[in-house]
Amino acid sequence: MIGSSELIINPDGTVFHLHLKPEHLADNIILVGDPGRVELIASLFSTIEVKTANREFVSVTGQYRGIGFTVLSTGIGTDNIDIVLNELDALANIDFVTREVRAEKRSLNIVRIGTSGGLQPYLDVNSFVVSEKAIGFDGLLNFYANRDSVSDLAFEKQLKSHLNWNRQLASPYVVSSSSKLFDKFQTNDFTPGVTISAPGFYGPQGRVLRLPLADPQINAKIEDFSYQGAKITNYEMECSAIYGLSALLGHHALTVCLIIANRLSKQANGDYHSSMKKLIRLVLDKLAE
Ligand code: R1P
Repeated sequence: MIGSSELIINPDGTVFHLHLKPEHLADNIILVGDPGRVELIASLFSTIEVKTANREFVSVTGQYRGIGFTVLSTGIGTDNIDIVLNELDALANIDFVTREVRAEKRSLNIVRIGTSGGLQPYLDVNSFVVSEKAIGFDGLLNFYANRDSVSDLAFEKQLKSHLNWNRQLASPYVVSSSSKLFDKFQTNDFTPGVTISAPGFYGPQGRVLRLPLADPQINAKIEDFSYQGAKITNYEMECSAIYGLSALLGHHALTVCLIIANRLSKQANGDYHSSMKKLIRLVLDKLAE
């Protein structure tokens, strides 16, 4: 039995942060960083069943083309993803009355629709990247047992050597998308890539405003790196933890991102909402196929 301090259930039967009940959860989960993006996605649903909101965690469960979806905002960062993935899994796989893990496991499809900065010259602003792998600069997965069993250790070793990784930083981990979901997105609309999830927006992604970087060459080294022919394509702040925790918990995960800035050409699109709408429609249509 899981103690009440470990899995906190609110008096109304909802899980601590997400404020969702087990019966609220669809099998297809769309994660977005920005709470405002939840309503944009839900506006395309034919029916709405449940709406919840607590802190940055806003959700709507409804139907798109006859398929059930829960769209949920995570806020920014892998620390929030730790909360979101563990609570989604608890809703799916823990009995909230007995507090026991269910014998039969439910596997969710978890797709993040995000925004991101491009790290290769060929990635145009307004293009869409689907992340085959994610590199966690955030260190989250290192807190969990069996992290090696879902990680590409040879990739990690080569990356750390190429970047002369500073031992005082969390060791990067390399984790994969669900091949079932990734294969669905192998169309001309999407560029396949490898995504770094950073534990910050400025220094951890090589941005300098007033504070100099520990390694001013890090983005040049990242652009230059390749592993078995794959280049690192983009920076965002959630994908690594989604892939790592989903793999450990038995869920299928994928991230697709709209490139809103290219860090090499220093181009940015501050008004990306029409491209985001196009991406949302493409993703929902693919998942409802
Ligand atoms: C930073 O501005 C935020 O934008 C990106 C990053 O991952 C981070 O969450 O994604 P979202 O647009 O999904 O929030």
